[in-house]
Order: sequence, then C-alpha cells, then structure tokens
Amino acid sequence: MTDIDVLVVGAGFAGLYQLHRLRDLGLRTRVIDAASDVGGTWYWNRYPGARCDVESMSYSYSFSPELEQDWTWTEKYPAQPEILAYLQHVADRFDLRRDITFDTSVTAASWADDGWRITTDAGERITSRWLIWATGCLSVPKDPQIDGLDDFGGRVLSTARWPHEGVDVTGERVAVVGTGSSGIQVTPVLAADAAELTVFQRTPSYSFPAFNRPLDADEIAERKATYPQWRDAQRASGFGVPVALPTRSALEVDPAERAATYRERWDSGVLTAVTSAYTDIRTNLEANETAAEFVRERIRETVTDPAVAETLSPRSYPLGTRRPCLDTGFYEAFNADHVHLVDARETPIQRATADGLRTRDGVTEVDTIVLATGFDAVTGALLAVDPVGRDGERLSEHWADGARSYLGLAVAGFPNMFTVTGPSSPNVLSNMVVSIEQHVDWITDAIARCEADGVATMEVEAAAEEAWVTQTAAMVDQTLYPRADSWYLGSNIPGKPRVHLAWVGGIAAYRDVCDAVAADDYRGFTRQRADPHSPSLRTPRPVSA
Ligand code: FAD
Ligand code: N01
Repeated sequence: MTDIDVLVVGAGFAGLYQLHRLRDLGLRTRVIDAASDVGGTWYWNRYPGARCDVESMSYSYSFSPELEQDWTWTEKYPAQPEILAYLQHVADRFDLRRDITFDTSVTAASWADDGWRITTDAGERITSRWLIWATGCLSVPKDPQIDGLDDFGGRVLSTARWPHEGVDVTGERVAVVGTGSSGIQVTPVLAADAAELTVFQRTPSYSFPAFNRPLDADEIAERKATYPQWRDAQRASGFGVPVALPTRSALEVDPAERAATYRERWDSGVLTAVTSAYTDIRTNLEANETAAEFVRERIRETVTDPAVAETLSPRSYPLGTRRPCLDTGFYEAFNADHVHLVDARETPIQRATADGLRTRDGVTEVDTIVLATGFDAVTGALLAVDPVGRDGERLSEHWADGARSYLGLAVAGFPNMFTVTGPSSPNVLSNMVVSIEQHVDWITDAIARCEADGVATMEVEAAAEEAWVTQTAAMVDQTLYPRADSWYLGSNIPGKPRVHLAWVGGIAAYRDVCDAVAADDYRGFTRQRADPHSPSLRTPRPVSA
C-alpha cells in the first residue's frame, strides 16, 4: 500500500500544473495517467489537422513569466504536435515526470474516513488524504453506436485515438463519420490524399474560418512584452479570449451595419467573435438568427453546389448552442469532385458491412472509416471510475438525475475530493487553460488552508450544492442553450440525464464567486479538524451565483 498526501489523476494541462503547485506545499503528490506521456488531449488526439481553436499565445499557461518568455509559438493556431511539445517542455522544465506514473489507469476510489483508497489497473493500492480529478472534459471517446464495425474489412480509426505512427490514406477511399470540430478539422487534410472521401454528416456545425498563419516576430515580441496585461484581459473576458464586448442588441442596428460588424468579426478568425458581436445573440432567438444566417450566407458563398451548401447549413438549432467550430478549408473541400457529403440525418448509417457503411441508399465502399464521433463529455472520465463517497454512495448514484456539484469543484458526500473543470464550472465554455489555472489555484489554496488550520476533512454541504445546482440551472434557462441537443447537455450519450454541464455566466463572474467563497472561510464547506472533539470550521451562509 502506497501512502501519499495527494493523488492527481490525469497529466494534461490540469494535472501538470496541479502537481507543480502542490509541490510548493511540500505535499507528497503523485500523478497517474493512462497515457504513455504527458499531454492529455494533446497526447491522444493526433489526427491530421488537429489544432486548438484558441490562439496559441492565449491557450498557454500564465503561471510562469519565465516560461512565457522562453517558449515561442510558431502559429496563430498551433497544431497538436506543437502543443504536445509545449506540454512536454513544461514537464521537463519543472521536473514533473518523476512524480508521474504513466500507462496506468485509476480503476477505483473509495472514501474511508481518513482519506481515499485508490486502486489502479496495475494492481497498486494507494492511500491518499486528498484526491484530485484532472481527468479532462473531453477524454472519454463516445461509443459511435454503429453496428457491424467489427465486420468491416478495412481500417477503423478514431480521431481521439489516432495511431502514433500516423496513417497514409493516399489513393484510398475514406469515410469520415461526424462533423463536429474533429471531423471538420480532419476532413480537408484527408481529402488532400484520399482518392475518394465521403463525409457522413448527421448534424451540421456552424464553422468559422481560422485564417491560420505563422506568427511574425513583431507580434510575438509585442505579446511577450505585455503578457501580464494580456492575461488580465483574458481573466476579465467572458470566455478567456479577449474580444470587444458588445453594448447593443443585434435588433437595434440596421441590417447593413450589422452585416459589416459580422463581416469584420468573421475576418478576425476568432471563434467567439461573431457570437459575441451583440448582447443578445445567446439569449434572443431573433437576434441569434441574424448571426446564424450570416454564417449560412458564407457557406453558400463558399460551396459551389447549392444542394451541398444547403445540407451543410445548420437550421435546426441556434448559433452557439452547440460548440461552434474553427476550420481551415472545410467547406472548400466539398468543391472537389472526389469529396462527397451524405446527409446522415436523411439517410442514417444503418450499419457497417465488410466493405463500408450502409444507408438505405446502399453501401458506400471504403478502405478506411474515420470516427470523429465525439466524447462522453465532462462526466465520462469520472463515472468510468465511479468513486464511492461517504456512506458508500457512488458518484453514479449521486448523479443519477444529472451531474451535481458545488462550483464545479467539489461534490457533496465526497470529502477531500476536487474536480478540475468539473460540471457547472466554465470548463468547455471557456479557453480551458484559463479555467484550469483558476481551478488549480483555488484547489491548491484550499488544501493549503486546511493544512495550515489542521483540517483533516473538507466537504461540501448538501445545501450549498443544491443551491448551486438550482442557481446555475436557472442561468442556463435564460439562454438559448436548452434549445439544442448537444453534448453540452449530454444529449449525445444514450441515457445521460439532460443537464447543462457548464457554467454559462462567463469566467470573470465565476472567478468572483469562487474567490468570495474562499475569502468567506470556504462558505458552503464543512472543514473538520483531525481531533474529532474540536469544533468543525463551518460557514453556513447561503451561496449566491
Ligand atoms: P485532458 O487533457 O483531457 O487530460 C486528462 C488526462 O486524464 C488524460 O491524459 C487521460 O488519459 C487521463 N485520465 C482520465 N481518466 C483516467 C483514469 N481513470 N486513470 C488514469 N488516467 C486517466 N480547449 C480549449 O480551450 N481550446 C481549444 O482549442 C481546444 N481544443 C481541443 C481540441 C481537441 C481535439 C479536443 C479533444 C479538446 C480540445 N479542447 C480545447 C479541450 C481540451 O480538452 C482542454 O483544453 C485541455 O487540454 C484539457 O486538459 P485537462 O488536463 O483538463 O484534461
Ligand atoms: O465531437 P462532437 P468532436 N452516425 O461531439 C456525429 C473539442 N474539440 O470530437 O451531433 C453519424 O462535436 C455527431 O452527430 P450528432 C471541442 O470542444 C476542439 O468533433 O450526434 N454521426 C457529431 O457530428 C468539440 O466540441 C477542436 O448528430 C455520428 C459528431 O459525430 C469537442 O472537442 C477539435 C454518429 C461528433 O461531434 C468534441 O468535438 C476537436 C453516428 N453513429 C475537438 N455518432 C478544436 O478545433 C456521432 N456522430 C479546438
């Protein structure tokens, strides 16, 4: 039995920074990851075209000014190998690997009054006073639910588990299933080599052009000189990406001015620019439709076949209520004769056969099937382990009606356990590196305070959790998000309760709430000293979002 102070599960952006911070406290900390190296998302998702859609100099750590100065990004939107190299550099620079165990999965965790008992698939048993899930919001690929994939005679690849040695599809017939961010990124790159490429699209995405390019020396120097101010602007923004804040309704400006505004923001190549152009795009259907139609016009302008353009145009849900995409040449790819689009809403994939994918129109024969079919978001990695909390309650039982948490950081009945970017925190509705740093800092400070105060257990009160769940759900109800079936709501996973998985109020307001909770002696938590006869440290005032 290994005995440590803190176990961190996951060695992506979150786990690496969490380890670095906990070392400063002098706590015996261990990180475990199923992967063979650091990187998390950027270790696993190696498909051609994979890159971030937040600019490199924003999608990076802010905690070390020296790191900011020494690391130089090459592109506005770096590709997966560059982001992975960055995280490998961070691991080496801060000497993190010596406390990380790779190729190992945490398979079970249960609370035992004085700490957590954890088991790994290597058969190791670990006792840890604190348990931190840095397991990622998009780390468990969704089962594609296509019958017969085992019967298929060719290759089946998943964007989320792309082979490390790469894949050459030159001269092949390829099917891509799925048109979320992964499918939209991989399609044009595979199209460049494949003999025939068929994209099976069930729900079209709204996608914006990245206008990706190499960074020039002047803009790098300018950002390096002003990083502190830039980071402040990120933290003060809605999503961790500074964009000009709207002051007017989309409905109070004339159509020509509105079109010019949308065009200017479209040309910026910033994912959130168009959706942030007016105050009410996320809350008012009519306002939203002005922006949605602007995007559809761009699709019609780009795709030469009007029928294909129409199939690619989202009409069944408002702009921004499902994750929008940033692409390089996605719509343009359909102008090539060898690239085909199947409307898999109209003609669903019935099953895979030995030769390809069958719809009611027949079998599309292919050599390779690429599954870009998404993830069991936010809760998937946690429920895969399904920790057992106080009184033997499983997380899956606690979440039977949907994920519940306090601040997205902790769960009632699960003492000394934290979730980095857990449900109902800004997580996937933000530049996640900004949100990860904020969570890691908050968790580290909370543990440090407990250690200083002689607190042995820190646990969310059920009433605080309930209040948070109620308040965050009410905020979602004021937006257009519930109008779409999306992975934000768990709709992509059969049987997953329909609960919005992210805080929708913007990262600056969220940070204020978290800071206020900490400043108010961790309001909403009970903190119990090791001596059972000493009074618990409790601040039972109501929380407010
Ligand atoms: P992850 O990077 O997902 O790391 C979690 C780690 O936990 C994984 O390595 C996994 O193996 C490990 N793990 C999970 N369960 C267990 C277990 N039981 N035992 C052991 N190990 C376990 N976000 C943005 O803000 N901007 C972007 O541009 C962006 N682009 C993305 C592109 C892709 C292709 C994907 C899939 C996601 C993207 N994201 C983006 C979201 C991205 O996941 C986060 O930005 C960030 O990388 C998450 O870091 P993390 O450390 O929280 O989790
Ligand atoms: O997954 P998705 P993703 N038959 O869930 C379809 C981040 N990310 O990996 O919607 C046919 O968005 C499914 O159709 P439908 C980002 O946060 C970022 O692409 O269920 N189709 C959908 O079209 C992103 O949002 C980047 O109707 C099937 C698609 O598969 C998140 O990760 C890049 C199907 C899945 O889309 C997830 O993106 C990549 C079936 N049986 C990822 N099953 C950046 O650019 C599923 N689908 C930064």
